[in-house]
Amino acid sequence: MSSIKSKPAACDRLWRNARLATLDPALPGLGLVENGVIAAADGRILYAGSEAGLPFPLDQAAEVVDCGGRWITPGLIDCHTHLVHAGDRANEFEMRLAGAGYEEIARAGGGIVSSVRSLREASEDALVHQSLPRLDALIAEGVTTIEIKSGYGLDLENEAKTLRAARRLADERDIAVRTTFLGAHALPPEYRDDRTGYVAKIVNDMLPAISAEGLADAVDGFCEGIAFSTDEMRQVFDAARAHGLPVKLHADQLSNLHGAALAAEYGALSADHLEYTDEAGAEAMAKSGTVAVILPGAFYFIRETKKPPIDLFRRAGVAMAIATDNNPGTAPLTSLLLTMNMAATLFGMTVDECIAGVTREAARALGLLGQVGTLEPGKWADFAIWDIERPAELVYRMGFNPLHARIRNGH
Ligand code: DI6
Ligand code: FE
Repeated sequence: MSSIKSKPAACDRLWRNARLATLDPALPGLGLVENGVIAAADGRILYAGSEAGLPFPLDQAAEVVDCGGRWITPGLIDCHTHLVHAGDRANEFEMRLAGAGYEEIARAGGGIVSSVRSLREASEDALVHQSLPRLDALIAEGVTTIEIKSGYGLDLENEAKTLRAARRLADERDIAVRTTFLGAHALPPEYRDDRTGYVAKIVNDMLPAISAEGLADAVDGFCEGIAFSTDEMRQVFDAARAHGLPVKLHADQLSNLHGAALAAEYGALSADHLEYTDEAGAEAMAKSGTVAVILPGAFYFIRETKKPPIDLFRRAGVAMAIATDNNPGTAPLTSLLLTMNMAATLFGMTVDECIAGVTREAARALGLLGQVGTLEPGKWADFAIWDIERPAELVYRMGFNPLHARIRNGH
């Protein structure tokens, strides 16, 4: 399949005889190219397009890979996960099967707080060790970039431990990791009766220390009746701004606190969940360029019935990404392919929207569109080669993985 040449090379490696879904925004739909070629040098894409348009002769590539007519997409991007966590909540799953509700379990001291107990007991090594199988499941489906949030530590030591473990995953595996500080995920038990004190601790102690150590690429919060109010989130966002960190928000998941509009007001990279977002929220997001991150796994797992207003987002021109939300409480999900199927089946998203949602739009949601998310010159040579006849198969199948090869930084 692959031949090595010895003469001076125009590029390190070239993949030919491929069908490309480039996701190039200048092209319609998925930016399809038949009889396509990708040339990579120094880990980046030198050329992606038709073989006829290749700017140098084929034999000037150091190595040529024949893709046998397979499809190539950009490497998949999971732009919203809580992948680094300890233990599981299968017990709560059983409680819910017996009729208990998510909010009810949370109010009874279960939910996020039980994951906090487990995470605080786990060492950084144990967190890395427990998270790797989940990461490997995503990697096996062609994921090349992942976002990982803290939020189960809820004090400086344990939030920092989570973020360090997340960063370490990028050394353990060939994947780009973006970290997000989610101190405003829940009230820790020791601040149960002191909301003001905890928010002040995030703003005055935790966020500055995490920023100083360079542990987070962004700041997130859970804006919800069972979590933090919009006023509390404003304080956290103001602190993030003061430290030069971009923000994002778990917004309007279980009720409409106008979190989407708040996120937009702060120029958030993304607002996530959005089941209860209204027209004003969608319009504000469109205006600020805030990406809607759709999380069908959580919707499915907690048997939510209110769907995110996909049509509203389309009409308003809001970009839509899709992510697993991998977490022990509401989305023990480690398949981005299945997530696409859910977005299509449950929310009526189109095949093109689903595939763009885990590539180009997911990159946009992480502020990484200049580096990954499409097959365009200058970006990292991160892509997935698939054994499929047409792109729709990536969304259509359930529990089947047609990945042929995963290329990261040209390897
Ligand atoms: N929304 C969610 O779906 C997860 N966090 C959040 O803010 C749930 C986290 C958990 O229950 O552990
Ligand atoms: Fe989440």
